Amino acid sequence: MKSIILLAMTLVFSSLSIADGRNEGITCLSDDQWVKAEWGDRSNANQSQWVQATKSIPGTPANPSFDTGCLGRCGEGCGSDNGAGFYTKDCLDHDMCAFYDVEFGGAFDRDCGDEWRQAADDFTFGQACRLSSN
Ligand SMILES: [Ca+2]
Ligand SMILES: [Ca+2]
Repeated sequence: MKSIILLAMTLVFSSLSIADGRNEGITCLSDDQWVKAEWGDRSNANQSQWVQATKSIPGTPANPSFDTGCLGRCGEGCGSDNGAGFYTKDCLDHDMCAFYDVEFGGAFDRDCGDEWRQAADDFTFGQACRLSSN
């Protein structure tokens, strides 16, 4: 019985993530690289946008406290190390999701929680994707 519940939960969680940008493992980005960001919003509609990693996100974020610098860096904005850090695809997808998100809720955010969780491995194990500050 336990295994059936576990299987059902796995199916529910995996189907929830289908409409969203997927977890792309830990995919490193390079300086100024053009990338098609992919994420799902609150209604789970697929969104995508071509953006340039390590740059600032053009335009005005939905939440004025959102730091638009250093796009694709795992962690908030350019951080205390002034732009150095891990730059990955899943962190970039989360940055773009958060850009359009009025409220931030980390792993449990209604809009960007799944993107946050997909970027957690990048944040933790992404040492190979480290770029120096520009
Ligand atoms: Ca990932
Ligand atoms: Ca989402």
